[in-house]
Amino acid sequence: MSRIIGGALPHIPWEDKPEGCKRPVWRYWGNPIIGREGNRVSNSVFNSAVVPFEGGFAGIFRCDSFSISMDIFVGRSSDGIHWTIEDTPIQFVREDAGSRRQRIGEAAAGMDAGMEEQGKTHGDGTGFVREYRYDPRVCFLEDRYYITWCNGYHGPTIGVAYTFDFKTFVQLENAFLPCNRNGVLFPRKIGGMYLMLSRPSDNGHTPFGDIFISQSRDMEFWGRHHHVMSPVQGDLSAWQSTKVGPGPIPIETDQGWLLIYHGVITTCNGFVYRMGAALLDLEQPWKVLYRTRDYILAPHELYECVGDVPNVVFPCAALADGDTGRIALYYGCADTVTGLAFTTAEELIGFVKEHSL
Ligand code: BMA
Repeated sequence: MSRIIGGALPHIPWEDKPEGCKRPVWRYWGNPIIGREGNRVSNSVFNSAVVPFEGGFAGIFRCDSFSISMDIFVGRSSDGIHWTIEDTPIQFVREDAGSRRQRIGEAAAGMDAGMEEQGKTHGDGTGFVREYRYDPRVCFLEDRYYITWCNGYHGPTIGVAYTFDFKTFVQLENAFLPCNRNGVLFPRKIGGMYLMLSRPSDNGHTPFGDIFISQSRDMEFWGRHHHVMSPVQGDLSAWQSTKVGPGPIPIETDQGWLLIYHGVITTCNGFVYRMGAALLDLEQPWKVLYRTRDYILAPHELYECVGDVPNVVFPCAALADGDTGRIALYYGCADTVTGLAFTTAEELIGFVKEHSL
């Protein structure tokens, strides 16, 4: 029996596995849960992240506009299925010296005296000016919700911010040099360090991609960049032969960190995005214990195959109930709408082990 290590979430959106379903993940009957018109300014709403918040749910949504510019917006929901998304994008504020000292501790703050001055004089040359923002993740960590997203700064890199209330968002320095995408935090420190997965990339439609993990003491300086996993060469698991990238915040289980990820193949019609799952070592999560040879979800439904970018399922968030082991998975469909799917820790971990590479 596999067990999720984490709190109960009795109001997690849920549907039992349909009779006769042979796959480890099944879709919500009412998909897509968010259509193109998620707010007044959206051409499309997809690749978005949700968390439990104040008895209901809050989320950060990628809404591309009618001019196809990409930005991120706050949304709220009482049931995790019906969402109200704001019409104006998140406006970030900079962290002040007092909040920074509080966050990382007086002693640590003393070590990088002078940073504040530097920050001020860099002005518009910093990564705080909005170029574009997309593919957010949200991670509850210690006492606040951290947001990471793909942030335009001379190419894509990983933006980082935090909020306590989904009203005020405090932006920190970008985590990495460009080009990088899919910054995914772990929900607790490991060995005294914050950990983040990412997928270094290029400035275009990257035809490669490995998952790496980086460590930080203060959410600002990231290092110890260890390799986690590569695409699979040859014919063994062709759906993940071009690139792989981390999806939702890893779910802690007694069998390891359960990581749902995207895997991509290059076909004569371009990229096709599917989903896989892996178990990472609890203490040294750059060690992959198991990883699926078979995909767990693929673009088969019309709304996953037809849209602004066809044939994409792209997972960015998962809710998990520590009591029942239920998992609700949020994913972008064809870069156009948002889907919801279900599994359980028992089912998915069983599948990962049984169909491992
Ligand atoms: C990736 C990102 C995602 C997108 C995917 C498929 O590189 O841009 O936002 O869903 O391509 O187009």
